[in-house]
Amino acid sequence: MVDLEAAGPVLRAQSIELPSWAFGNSGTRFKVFAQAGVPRDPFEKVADAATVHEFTGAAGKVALHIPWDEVDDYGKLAAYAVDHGIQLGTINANAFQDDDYRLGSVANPDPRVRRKALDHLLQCLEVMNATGSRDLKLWFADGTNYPGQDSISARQDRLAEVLSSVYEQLGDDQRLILEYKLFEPAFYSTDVPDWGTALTHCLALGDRAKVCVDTGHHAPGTNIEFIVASLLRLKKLGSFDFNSRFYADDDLIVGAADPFQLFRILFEVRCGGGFSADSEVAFMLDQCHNIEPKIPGEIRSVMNVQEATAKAMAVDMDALGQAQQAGDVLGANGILMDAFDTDVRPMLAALREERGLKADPMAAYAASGYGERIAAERVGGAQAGWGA
Ligand code: LRH
Ligand code: MN
Ligand code: MN
Repeated sequence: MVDLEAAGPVLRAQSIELPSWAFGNSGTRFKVFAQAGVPRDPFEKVADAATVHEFTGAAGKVALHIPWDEVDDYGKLAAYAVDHGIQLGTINANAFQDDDYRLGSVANPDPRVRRKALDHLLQCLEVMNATGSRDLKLWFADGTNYPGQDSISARQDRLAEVLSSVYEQLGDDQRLILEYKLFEPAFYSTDVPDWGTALTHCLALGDRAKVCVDTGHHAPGTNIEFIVASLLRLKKLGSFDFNSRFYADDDLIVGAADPFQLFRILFEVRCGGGFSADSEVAFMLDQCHNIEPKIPGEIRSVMNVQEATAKAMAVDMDALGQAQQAGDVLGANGILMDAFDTDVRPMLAALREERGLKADPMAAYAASGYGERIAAERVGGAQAGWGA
């Protein structure tokens, strides 16, 4: 029997971190489509993120990307976020948009370029100290395009050295989160292509180094929930970058391409204790809204994570355990599917109303007039980052 009781406390506590870059103009390498009302600076991105929180009650943090979100005074930006009812979250480093990084950043054969990349990462730690952020998230575009271009193992050594220089400078409450991606922009070899490589580096660094699972960063058919279960078991799952993919790193709305996969992932989060506060798993979105409006796109994404979480929490664990123990293959699978097939939307609507929110955040945002207001007020919105 599906049990919706267990979902309440998890959903009430759930906080999904939004990426600041979801609010800027974005696109593909073929075209960036400008939208009316997009933020002109990091303050306006924070205001838009706060609006998503206002209507969902479940998006209390916004992650920054440095230098896309560079400001003179990060303390002021943090205070601005608090004034708007949210907090600044993860700091994402960016060592991939400089001509110096043609052959990579932290794994570059040139020690001068590696030093430059390290200096950027240390500067991100200073930003974290000013914003009060816990997590430094590192994704590197490093790799090679052609066999023989560079030594695969020497690049790992260089990467390990820079990572340990950063790790040594972490504050006691800060964490280093290493994100992997199968390929792109490097096409032959990528220096952190998979969870095995990320985990190996994190194990060498220490307890405060954890892995980020970006759901769009795997080969088609990869069993992502297996990775999630394995990392949780080892206490090495630091965060998610949620999004959907059909082909590669598409950065589409989470749960849009494959809601069943999202459910399976969040079910493993439940089984591995990842919803408890002491697990410290950060649930982030990493998305771009190239053709759809951005704030409603983020609202929809938060709702999709909430729905998949509610379904994951609706699995009858006692019955499932008994079926598994009895070797009842079809029974166990049926118990999981019963939860997935449950319509959790009325329960989520009731939970919203319990907090004084509107039952339907999409309709409430549309009726609020915020979108029309920013379209009228903001002229000349900034690009999310790429090619800026
Ligand atoms: C890389 C990535 C990483 C970056 C973000 C903009 O593909 O997922 O998380 O920081 O995109
Ligand atoms: Mn990512
Ligand atoms: Mn990505």
